[in-house]
Amino acid sequence: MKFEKRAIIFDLDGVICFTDRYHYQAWKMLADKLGIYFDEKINNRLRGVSRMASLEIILERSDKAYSEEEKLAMATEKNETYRELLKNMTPADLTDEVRDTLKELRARGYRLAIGSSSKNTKFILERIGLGDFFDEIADGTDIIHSKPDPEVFLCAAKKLGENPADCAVVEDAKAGIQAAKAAGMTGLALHGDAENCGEEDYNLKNFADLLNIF
Ligand code: B16
Ligand code: MG
Repeated sequence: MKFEKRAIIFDLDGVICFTDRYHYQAWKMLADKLGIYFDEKINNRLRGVSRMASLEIILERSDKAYSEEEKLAMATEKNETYRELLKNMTPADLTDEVRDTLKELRARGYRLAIGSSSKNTKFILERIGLGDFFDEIADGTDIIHSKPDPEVFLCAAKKLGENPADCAVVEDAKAGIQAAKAAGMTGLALHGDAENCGEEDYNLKNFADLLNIF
């Protein structure tokens, strides 16, 4: 199977790198402080979900009602812990497979962008040595609506100056595949709940499989 595209937009967390355990540790510290039960299973529900929506999921287990101001303070506290933990990331957290595949796609002439819900995207890319690599970055600082809304991918296409139909998206979250499809793009699933979710155009066997379809 071959796809005729001009640009490829990558989700960050779960596709280019893995920050799950840092998100987990930071949310766990907050939940423990608030006396709210939180485990890895609940953490799995936070993939691809925005920071405030993630907090709402955690607060489902609380019988206390919090004001918007208190919620904002909680999200800020979690993010400060999370950013401290992200300092543990280095270029060694980028696999050779991902690095080499990205370089080869660029050599083949594809425009490459990031489409992530994270407001920490640029910081994470710097930590793993990809600070200057991508042609464009659309992230949580550019958008109002999170995936499955197509906003972040449409924003990436606009920054690239490409038509949505000429873009493919690589995603590990079902909500991300839905966002790609709603944007009029091709949705390529890689692991996570994106895989075989029923809305993907293709299931990637692994990251390097991109070199077989482009
Ligand atoms: P932040 P992605 C998403 O990134 C993560 O998967 C999700 O777990 C996180 O809550 C969200 O970013 C917001 O992150 O708190 O850093 O703004 O998968 O869209 O690259
Ligand atoms: Mg993801």
